[in-house]
Amino acid sequence: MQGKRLSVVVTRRLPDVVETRLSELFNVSLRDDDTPMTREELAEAMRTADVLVPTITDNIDAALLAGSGENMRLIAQYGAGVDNIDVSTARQRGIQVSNTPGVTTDDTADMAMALMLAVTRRIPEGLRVMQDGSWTGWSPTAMLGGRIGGRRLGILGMGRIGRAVAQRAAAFGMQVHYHNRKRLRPEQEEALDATYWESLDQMVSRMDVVMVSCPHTPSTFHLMNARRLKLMKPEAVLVNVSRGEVVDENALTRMLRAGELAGAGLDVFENAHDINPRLKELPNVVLLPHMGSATLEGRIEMGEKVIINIKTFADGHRPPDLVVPSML
Ligand code: 8YV
Repeated sequence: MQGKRLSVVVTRRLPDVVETRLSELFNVSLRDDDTPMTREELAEAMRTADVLVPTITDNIDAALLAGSGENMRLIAQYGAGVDNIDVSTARQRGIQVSNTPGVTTDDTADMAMALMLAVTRRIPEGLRVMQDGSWTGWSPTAMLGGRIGGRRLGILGMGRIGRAVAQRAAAFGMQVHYHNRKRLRPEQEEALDATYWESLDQMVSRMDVVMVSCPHTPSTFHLMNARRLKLMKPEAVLVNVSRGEVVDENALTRMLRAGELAGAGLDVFENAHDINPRLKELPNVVLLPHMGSATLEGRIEMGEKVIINIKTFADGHRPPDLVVPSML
């Protein structure tokens, strides 16, 4: 492998500095327009390249992997989540998978707080009133929201993002609770002043805000299903910055419409191209187009991670951000 200039196919447009650096280091094929590759284009890339750099919008499933050429040895995902890639099948075919953990943490945690405040303080409603000219002046009873200080925040998934949200929420005066597959070490819990709940059911039924930050895996699909959503207090708010599949979106929409939940802040959806239209009509819901990690700084750092992963692999070593199925 050493000495050979690897052929690398990048499936989406990336920031200029990242594309330039990739081109300096590798024999790179870049995307001309900002659209996802078709399945045929992806299949062709898998057949011919040494390395594929996909994003969340590329579904690298078993069928696509089955058609990969013998040169294809690394899928260097531009993103932290890898639920768009069949990692087990890739490994069975001798293809390594790497990702970009860590560099999206703070930006995504910032967005979780922004969503929490946008819903509880009714920021989009206020913006609409200003933009449509219907504001008639200040009134002591207008646009009243709820204070997040003193409220109980239940974090579902206490990985990097969950912990970063915990720190921010504590600074806002919230009481931090969490549920995770694995309990944090006592010193971590103490540093975050976070209360662990072994039972997710019990946690969600007592929280004012439930914030979803766990990855999407077969075991987290619809973790917030209709039954669990119904355990939430009617005055509670749900925020999701991880993956739409973790929440039953139709059940959530029904409850919001029926007033059985106070509001929701969603950056992710079960199907980005087919969001429940009723969700878009609700005033107590803030929807964002998967912007959690969308900062220029973050996108450049993601690119740097991709480059380090490819370069390390090219030098014959294990990529630092190798994804192993047991992590999922
Ligand atoms: C990224 C994300 O923008 O990193 C992730 O897992 O969810 C996003 O914030 C996206 O995945 C890029 O592929």
